[in-house]
Amino acid sequence: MNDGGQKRYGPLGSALVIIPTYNEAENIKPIVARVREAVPEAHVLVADDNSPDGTGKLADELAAADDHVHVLHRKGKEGLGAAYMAGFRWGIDNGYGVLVEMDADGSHQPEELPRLLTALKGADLVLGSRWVPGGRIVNWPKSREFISRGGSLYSRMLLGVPIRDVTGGFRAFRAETLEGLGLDEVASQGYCFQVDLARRAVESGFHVVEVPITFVEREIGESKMSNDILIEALWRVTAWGVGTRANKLLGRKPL
Ligand SMILES: Nc1nc2c(ncn2[C@@H]2O[C@H](COP(=O)(O)OP(=O)(O)O)[C@@H](O)[C@H]2O)c(=O)[nH]1
Ligand SMILES: [Mg+2]
Repeated sequence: MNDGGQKRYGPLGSALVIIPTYNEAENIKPIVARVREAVPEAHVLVADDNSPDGTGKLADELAAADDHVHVLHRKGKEGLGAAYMAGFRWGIDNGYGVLVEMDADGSHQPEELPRLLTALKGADLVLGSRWVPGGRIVNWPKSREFISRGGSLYSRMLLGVPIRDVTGGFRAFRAETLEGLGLDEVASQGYCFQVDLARRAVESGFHVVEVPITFVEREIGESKMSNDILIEALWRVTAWGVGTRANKLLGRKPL
């Protein structure tokens, strides 16, 4: 698909910014307002896992007042990956041409969305990247930086994907890219879902572009990152790496 930059890209369809939420009551209204201001034509889908703190209800209030805001209520906490998968399906079924991933906690700045969308005019997938020149992190604990950089390095080396920020979650996909990734086979629940989509995009021959972003640590609410999520990521990436190598040796198609 990526024939050395010669590919002609069709116009971008309308964009849907998907925001997965679990207990983001204090963040949801300000972040949706920032998205609406930064990219007024785009629609927003809040994918809430029945947050005990009432985030879903606040999102409903936003949706009632604004026809560009939608809410997907899910029955319980099933992980970031599952929430995004449901959001992608909803977006594709409703005819959006661009599906954007963005956190609710302000780590991903809506004001950078226009740059991601502009880059998508000449790409199949755009990754907001902390680890390319120009990318920055603000207020992130050293321990999180170490895990994130280490996770990207490990994934890059083991999976052979030429991407600096493999684990990030500020991304813009063309709908055709998502449809070409074999979404039904994506099993990852937690944050390794991001690694899975990135490697699938590279292995499917899509043109993936990294755009520098400034990642700002959340000021309000708590991170849902846990040891279980890290362990899932570690074993899955390792298993993919071993699988990819075995397939290459046996001359089979990857994935
Ligand atoms: N729907 C849903 N959203 C989640 C889940 N886990 C995390 N999130 C959301 O995913 C985004 C990133 O999570 P966060 O806790 O900030 O992770 P961190 O930035 O890696 O510390 C936030 O908007 C969370 O509310 C989940 O299980 N379900
Ligand atoms: Mg966060």
